[in-house]
Amino acid sequence: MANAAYKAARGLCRDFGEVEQLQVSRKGPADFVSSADHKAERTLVEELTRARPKFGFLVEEGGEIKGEDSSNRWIIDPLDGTTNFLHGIPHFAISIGLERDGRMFAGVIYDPLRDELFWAETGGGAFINAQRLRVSARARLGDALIATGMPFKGRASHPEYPVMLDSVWAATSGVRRFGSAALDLAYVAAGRYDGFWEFALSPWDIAAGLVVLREAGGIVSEVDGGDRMMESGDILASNGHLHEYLRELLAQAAAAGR
Ligand code: 2AM
Ligand code: CA
Repeated sequence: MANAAYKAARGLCRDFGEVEQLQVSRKGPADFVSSADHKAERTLVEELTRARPKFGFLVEEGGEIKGEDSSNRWIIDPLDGTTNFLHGIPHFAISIGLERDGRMFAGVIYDPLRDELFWAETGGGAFINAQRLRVSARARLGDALIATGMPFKGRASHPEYPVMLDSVWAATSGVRRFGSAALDLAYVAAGRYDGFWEFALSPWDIAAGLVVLREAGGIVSEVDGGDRMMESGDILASNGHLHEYLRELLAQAAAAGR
């Protein structure tokens, strides 16, 4: 998984270097970025197929590819943080999850510009490159730094979201919105953020992050506390200590915002 990520990252980095020049062209970089995205996806599918020929895939661009081995499936986002990439903002990642018998089993999230590889396998702990990862110990909301993603154009609206945001920034030491759900989860795992919530994500945005975060000692649920994150795409992640506080805070805000 790491090798596949490293290989796809070389192309992404080359293409990212070109984006700024493209911004001055009339057509704009959107087509270019979507071709960078497709190329990275092809590299990942090729490399992972070479390593495990029978596994299936669920990929952002290519959809579902059935494998001979029905218990193992790669869930891949070749470029998480596409909007950042498109705007020349250096914050994006490759995300590769391995689902085994319907449960997320392993995950790799690679930030090629910082050369940070977040990875974990169920039962084996979580790592950043060769170093062990651990969630933060912060247990007071007032000390917490919380990441989020805002509902974006074209998605079902979440009228309660602004009320949630309002109550979270008022209760914590700050809110960040960096635009890559995979890295948001990796950063909670690394103890950089103390929590993260977002609605309506896709399975490939969170597949790898779920494993990395759990193995780093964190907790993930749906925003309302349920456990069908991969189906709903609604996610609340935390260092564990703050989980109930955050869930409660968001639930109160949701009730007020409806
Ligand atoms: P993407 O970059 O692969 O699209 C940001 O809030 C998170 O939501 C990112 O992980 C981003 O993944 C995902 N997302 C999915 N569709 C999006 C869209 N239309 N606009 C912005 N972010 C989107
Ligand atoms: Ca994504």
